[in-house]
Amino acid sequence: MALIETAKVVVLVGGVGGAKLAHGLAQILPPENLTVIVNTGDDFWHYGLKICPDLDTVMYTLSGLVDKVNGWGVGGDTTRLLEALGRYGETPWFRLGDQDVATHLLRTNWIQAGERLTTITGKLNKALGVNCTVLPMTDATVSTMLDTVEQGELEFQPYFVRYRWQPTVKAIRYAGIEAATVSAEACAAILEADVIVIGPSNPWLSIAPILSVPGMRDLLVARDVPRVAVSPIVGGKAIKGPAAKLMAELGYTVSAETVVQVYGNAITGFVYDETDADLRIAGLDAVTFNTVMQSDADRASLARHILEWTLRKT
Ligand code: FO1
Repeated sequence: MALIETAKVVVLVGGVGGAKLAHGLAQILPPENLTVIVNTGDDFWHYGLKICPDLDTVMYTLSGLVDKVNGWGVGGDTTRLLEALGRYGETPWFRLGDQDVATHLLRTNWIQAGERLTTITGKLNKALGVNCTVLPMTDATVSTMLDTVEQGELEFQPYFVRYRWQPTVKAIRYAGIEAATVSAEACAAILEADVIVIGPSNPWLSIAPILSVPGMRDLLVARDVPRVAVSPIVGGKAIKGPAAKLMAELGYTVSAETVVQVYGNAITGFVYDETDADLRIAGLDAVTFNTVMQSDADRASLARHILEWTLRKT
């Protein structure tokens, strides 16, 4: 069996659940062996700031700065800026913490100076002491757009935050994806990986944008290494967020099995929760573990179980 400590791992993630697994992997791997590729379909411009929520959730989680209750933003952050906006009659629907704004200001400055999002993400993470590699899924701008029954087409953050993911989704597209490319850094990490993990993130809102970057799925599928997804559905419910609701709205059965179906040939293995042990997952290697990460130790334990199971045959 290959040693966990020497395995090079790439993990694809979106928001809070994926960031927790990335943190588990970061606890057990040397930093040079871990690359986290992050969804940027949630990114948007707000009050002139370029905001990349999933990149920031990963960065704050890995650096230990994250707000542990919400799973995003900076712990203990204040909202004086939002209060000041309120004096002008604004009713901001997106909670921008005062410390968090520093990240958006710097990123926006650097984007406007023509720097790549990959370079900027590297600088921000390094400054906060994150030593593994965190990469955006692409340097291009991609926007996840949701066509809804009640509100028409919405950008991701208005759908998710402003309307609290309540509108009924008819269809999803990733605007700008045709012009996106896999960066040299993401390509190199995937080509060197001994294991590829897909985090317990939303298959349509977090992982599909990454897999839809032209060339990304082919690059992954061409790698003859274990490619393992972790189910974000436990006991027929999403651990957090709209995964189960979306699954039903898009016409699928709400089950961990649907996740396997949706990822198709992108994965060779599947990890689902032990409470779903009665489900029979056919057509690929599958295993159950406790996938609900309540503590830092749970994250490290799930990461270790996944890698031990994945590397057992290599
Ligand atoms: N999520 C919310 O539910 N409400 C918010 O006001 C909010 C603000 C916010 C600010 C910065 C940031 O990095 C994330 C923020 N999130 C907020 C989370 C974010 O909308 C979601 O985590 C993702 O985009 C879904 O993965």
